[in-house]
Amino acid sequence: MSDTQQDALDQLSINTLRLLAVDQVQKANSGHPGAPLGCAPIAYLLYHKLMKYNPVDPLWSDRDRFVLSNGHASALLYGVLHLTGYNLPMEQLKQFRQWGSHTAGHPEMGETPGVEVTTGPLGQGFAEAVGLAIAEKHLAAIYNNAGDNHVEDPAHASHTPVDHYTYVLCGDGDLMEGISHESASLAGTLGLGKLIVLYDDNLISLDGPTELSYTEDVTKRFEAYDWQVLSVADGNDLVAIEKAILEGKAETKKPTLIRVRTVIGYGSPKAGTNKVHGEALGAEAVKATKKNFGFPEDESFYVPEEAGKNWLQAVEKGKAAQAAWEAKFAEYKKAYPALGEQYERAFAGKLSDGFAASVPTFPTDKPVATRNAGQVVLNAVAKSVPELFGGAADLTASTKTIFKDSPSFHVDPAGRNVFFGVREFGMLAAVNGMAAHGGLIPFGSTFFTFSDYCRSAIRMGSLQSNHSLYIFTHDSVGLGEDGPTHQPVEHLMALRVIPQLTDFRPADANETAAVWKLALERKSASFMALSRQDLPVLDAVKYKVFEGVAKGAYVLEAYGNDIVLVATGSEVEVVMKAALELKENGILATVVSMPSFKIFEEQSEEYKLSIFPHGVPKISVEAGATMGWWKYIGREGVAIGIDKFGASAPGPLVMEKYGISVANVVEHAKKLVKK
Ligand SMILES: Cc1ncc(C[n+]2csc(CCOP(=O)(O)OP(=O)(O)O)c2C)c(N)n1
Repeated sequence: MSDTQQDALDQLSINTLRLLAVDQVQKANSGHPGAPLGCAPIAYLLYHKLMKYNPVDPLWSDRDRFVLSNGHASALLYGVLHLTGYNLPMEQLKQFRQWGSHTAGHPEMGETPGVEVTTGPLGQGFAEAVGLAIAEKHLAAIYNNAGDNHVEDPAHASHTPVDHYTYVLCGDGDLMEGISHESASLAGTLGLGKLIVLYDDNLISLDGPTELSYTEDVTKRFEAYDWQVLSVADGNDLVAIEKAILEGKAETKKPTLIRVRTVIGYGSPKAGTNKVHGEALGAEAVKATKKNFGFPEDESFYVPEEAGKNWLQAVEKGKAAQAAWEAKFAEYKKAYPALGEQYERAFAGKLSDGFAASVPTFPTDKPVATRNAGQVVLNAVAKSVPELFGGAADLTASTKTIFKDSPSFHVDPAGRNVFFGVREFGMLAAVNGMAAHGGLIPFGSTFFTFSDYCRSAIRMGSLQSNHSLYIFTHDSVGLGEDGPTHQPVEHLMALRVIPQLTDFRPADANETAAVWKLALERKSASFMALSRQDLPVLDAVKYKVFEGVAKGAYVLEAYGNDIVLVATGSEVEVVMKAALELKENGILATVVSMPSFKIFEEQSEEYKLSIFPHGVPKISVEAGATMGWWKYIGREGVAIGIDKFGASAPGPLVMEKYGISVANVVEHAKKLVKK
């Protein structure tokens, strides 16, 4: 094919993609045509020429990852996935944004083959991509040449099952968002050389020209983060874009930002204005756009035969690439059978056989803070769960989430400890990206009160069903002197309302071990709220703690049916003591520990009734917002909790003053039972 013919075919293919996006938005009368029209050449280059992936097996572990951080441009991605042969038939493009389709308003992981992470909340795709690139770098250090990058034996030197790039397409909105600042800074610090971000630098956002609200020098900004920054003056210049991407690949020590100057709504009558950002073009403008590109004006969802064939080369190319990788992986497994097995197991999301036996139990002789118990569990399972990987947002000394025998990932990429810095939101979005990558079970930790800072990432991890673990310590006013800014109050309930998120608030060290076990087994997003202060340890055998925790709520003591006292976390100690005192007063209580609302809700009706029987008065005790307890204790029940901000004073005193005390529980119980 001559150069001219190739150019013509490239343009036809790109314009086909552009108009597929235009038609999706027009048919749905909803969506964003502007960015797809401007960015189609970038998408074409990546998916047609540069990226390694197999449309027939979208989950092939060593594929390049692509993240559409400007998720509002979803019609672009759906067009690409359709044209390159993913299982996304044209019918799906015609059902863009409709009930039950696989072409949701914004790309959703697990809903559409080829969508790596869910995007739409601007900035988060970028941050998740940082997680994808961290995962790649860590796994490459673990697996490639069995962790030895200086193998003498040339026969073994090319055993590199982990070797892929993370590409991002993002817009102005992504880079305006605070999270992009956190994540870009982290990516630069960590030297994520295989992260390549293409920035749709079109000078327009929703409200109008970006000069309204966004005027910093983005090049200088990213250079300051220690990124390589490249610029392409014309977003239709395939040669220049390709050259920049190749330069990005050649730079192995720094992430790369490529500023591509595009025209929003390119080729449409509204090009270059915010009018084309987020609404259908309208019938007349659609026709004019098609005419402009030399396409039939009255045909919709039209794929010229040559363009279709050209795009579909991706299938054969992808199959061949995967087959070559599989052949090499077979060799890898021969050279390193244990690592080969671990790779396959971890990517399949299976835990090792020895995992359950490595979960510790704790003796009852001395009290333990559940954050400390968490540290013991983390290190006890470290060997049997090598895929466990993560760290804290500069609170490692407090949250205790550190692998004692592993270096920092920053210093040695095989290290399992990530120091995320004070970047809570960026941390948990990256954790979601790592989970989406596969091969890892990632976690991030901070103080519980700062879960607010990362709430949107927790929501996204839950929506995507990422196997992400969010570990929060200092889980109540019991943390003491740091005062109300640091004392979580509404956080437990505020997180329990997030769909698909598992809540955990263990009462002691043994419940913490049981919670960790479940969090590893459940394969979906979960958080655990752990105490700063020491708590007495429940006898794991006597109280059947592991079986009980696995049901979400369970009976610890059954003195009788006069009253049910239910509590979570550190307040379980309070109700245990209150029950004893009540017993001395002739009131026989049942004590329930409820470490997880979510898991309790999954139990049978019969089981639920056995824990919260009708007609028995109930008191809940939790050092947090009471909203949400009434479902279990009923309108007649008493919810002892904290519906105001905390106070700066020693933890036990704050608890006492706020009524989280044995005396208060006993008093309420006496009144309730008398009634
Ligand atoms: C966190 C968040 N805030 C707001 C929005 C709504 N929104 C979607 S696109 C957009 C403007 C983005 O501008 P830009 O990235 O320049 O996209 P372009 O106009 O080039 O398509 C806004 C505000 C969002 N999706 N996410």
